[in-house]
Amino acid sequence: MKALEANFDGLVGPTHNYAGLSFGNVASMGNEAAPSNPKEAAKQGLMKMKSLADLGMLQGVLAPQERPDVHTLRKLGFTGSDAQVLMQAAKQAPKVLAAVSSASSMWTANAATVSPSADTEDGRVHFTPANLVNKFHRAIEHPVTGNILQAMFADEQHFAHHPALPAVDHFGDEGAANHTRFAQSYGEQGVEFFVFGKYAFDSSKVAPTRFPARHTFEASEAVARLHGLNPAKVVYAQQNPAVIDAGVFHNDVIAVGNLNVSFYHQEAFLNTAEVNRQLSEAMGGGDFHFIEVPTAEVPVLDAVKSYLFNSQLIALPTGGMAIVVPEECRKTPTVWAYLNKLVTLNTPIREVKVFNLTQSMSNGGGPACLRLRVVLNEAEQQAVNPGVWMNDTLFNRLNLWVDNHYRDRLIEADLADPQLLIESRSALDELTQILKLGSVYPFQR
Ligand code: SUG
Repeated sequence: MKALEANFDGLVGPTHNYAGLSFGNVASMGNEAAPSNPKEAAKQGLMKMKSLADLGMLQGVLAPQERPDVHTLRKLGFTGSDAQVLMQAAKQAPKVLAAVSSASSMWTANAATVSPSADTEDGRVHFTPANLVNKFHRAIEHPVTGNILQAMFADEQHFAHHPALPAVDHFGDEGAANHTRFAQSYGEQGVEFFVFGKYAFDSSKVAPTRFPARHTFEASEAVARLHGLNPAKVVYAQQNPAVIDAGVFHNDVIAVGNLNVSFYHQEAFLNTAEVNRQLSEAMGGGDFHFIEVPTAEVPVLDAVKSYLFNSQLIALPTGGMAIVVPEECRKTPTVWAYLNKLVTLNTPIREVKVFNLTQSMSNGGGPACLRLRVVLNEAEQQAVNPGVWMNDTLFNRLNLWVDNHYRDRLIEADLADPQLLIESRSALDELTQILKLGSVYPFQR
């Protein structure tokens, strides 16, 4: 049965803004208080989805969350009508209001970890939403993320859904941003590669000192257990603490893999030679390409600035792979020179595709952050909620929907505007009908 990789991109929500919420993410920290353009952000994302669908890739849409999240504000003691809750929060705790208003669920690489059915003991596709505990604005995503994933992948015969791991730092889980699956072909059993920032229960191990390590080894192990993976087909690697301290808050900012290609920076991991040995052993033979980018050619800071590794490696239906990168790669001389060389090397990567994603990039979210990969065989593809697949009709419908509901400028002061909440809810209500999701949001239940 022909299995393929589908990409489910996060649709940018109507409250997209720059609030400087992510300590350790240099773009988020640097753009705090800049005005945002939610309409442009959503359209940039839709354009990437449409372009990948046009290439013949399986492309889906993952709905955004209800924001501002008034329900969380109520849990924090704000009372009265929705408008009063927003007003009090803006006055007493503006940073909390900003956090519950973030459109951060757009970065669906952090939505969940997904294991394809060929890798799991019960032969189903397994999903575990990421608890994202390290950042308050992200830690409130997982319950609704779980609702949306269940509405998209509802068939219990094919899909298994787990709740997020316990929401404490010991089990900090950032989902697929720290997870890659290698295989010779999508349909066969693969090797799942879990990358983490620190050990939670062993203080003798090295850890970053400047910026937080969001994801623990213990979280990765728990997800591998929950998904019923074969331990011989799982490899763990620790991120180099020095790169976390340089702004690599997720491994997908410094490495990306697909099928039999591992594309990574020389400084990405601790003990790289041993990590690669374990990957080769778990793969059990066959062609495997380790493409290590040397610091001498691309310094870590250029990788972080350009998001070279936050790229998508996609297997084109016509053969070979393309690397999907943000415009910032073209603007970074070392990176652009490297990419031009890369496509001439003897690897499956044959072409570079460049996208303008500046609205998301300014919050530290590149092409790979915006997508959740789900490998699906034919029966599983048939079982996906058909409303979420990108095609010409859905593309046009969603662009119109964005035109009708989104603002083209947002600053922090706007987050207290009760009208923004009304706009956001009416947009999402219509969206759940367009994507045929049913009631997934608290305001609909
Ligand atoms: O979690 N930025 C996100 C970016 C996530 C990128 N995802 C991956 N690398 N997979 C984060 O740091 C910034 C929000 C703000 O500052 O307004 C933010 O949440």
